[in-house]
Amino acid sequence: MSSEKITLYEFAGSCWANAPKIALSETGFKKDKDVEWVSINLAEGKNFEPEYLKINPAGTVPTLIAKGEKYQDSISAVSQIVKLAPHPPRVDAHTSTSIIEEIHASAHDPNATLLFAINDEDRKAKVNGLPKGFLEGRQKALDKLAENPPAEFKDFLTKKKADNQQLLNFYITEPDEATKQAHYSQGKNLWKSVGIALRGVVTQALQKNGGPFAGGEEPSEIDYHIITWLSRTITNTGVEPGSPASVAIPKLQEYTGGHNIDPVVGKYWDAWIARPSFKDNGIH
Ligand SMILES: N[C@@H](CCC(=O)N[C@@H](CS)C(=O)NCC(=O)O)C(=O)O
Repeated sequence: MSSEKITLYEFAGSCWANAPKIALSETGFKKDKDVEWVSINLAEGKNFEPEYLKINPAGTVPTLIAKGEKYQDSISAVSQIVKLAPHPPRVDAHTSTSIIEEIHASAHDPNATLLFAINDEDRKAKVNGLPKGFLEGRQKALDKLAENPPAEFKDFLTKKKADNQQLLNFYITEPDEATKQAHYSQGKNLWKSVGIALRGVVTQALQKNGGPFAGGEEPSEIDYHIITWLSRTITNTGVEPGSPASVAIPKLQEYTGGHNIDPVVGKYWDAWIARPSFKDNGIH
């Protein structure tokens, strides 16, 4: 690495910020010497403050700054990390960009499976767990920021405020049955899409080179995205983060319609949870 540090805007609880974190660890960056870490507290809506929106107009983490250039999403951030890496992965992932994009599809985004309930029991768990508190923290920030917003961010903040309030209302009021069923149907569709991705592109990618990783024996760029998605998806089923495949995969199978999941997925999971990059970054 050159003497100039790269800057990573991230948050410990963010799913997609885990992709560049894993990439940095896997490719030989030194956490303190090479990287300036900036935490943006999503649970307090710090990502909606104008100072951060100037850095990333979508108000999302991660953002990477390297050699004066900004990379405002995890796909471009990871790709840049790999380019600058002291020890880049031996397998080149440029042929896998469509799989990486598929992993990131909003139809099965882990942030959505985290926040959308699938039935009354799940709704109750989300009221008593992280989702309600997270939505409340964001709402407090959005209410304040939308009072007197800079003109350039007015529309963005007004929409975020309304969308977040609608979701929060689902958890802090007693919605009527039709509202509940419409919400649960969205939640179920998300998990259906998780199942399709898992049994489709993910399984195919892991079968291709004999495993355990997509490129074979060592993780490569595509894996930094697959494991980021898989780990938060597994956590969203309610298992303890870092649980072995024997615990995690049956739960994943249950949430995704009950059909078998190819053993390559369990092997992949067990290979990842043993890696320092997974443990040191507290991936979940
Ligand atoms: N496509 C983006 C998605 C990033 C994203 O959704 N980040 C979440 C955290 S994992 C976030 O910052 N959410 C804030 C919000 O939507 O308010 C990427 O890959 O970086």
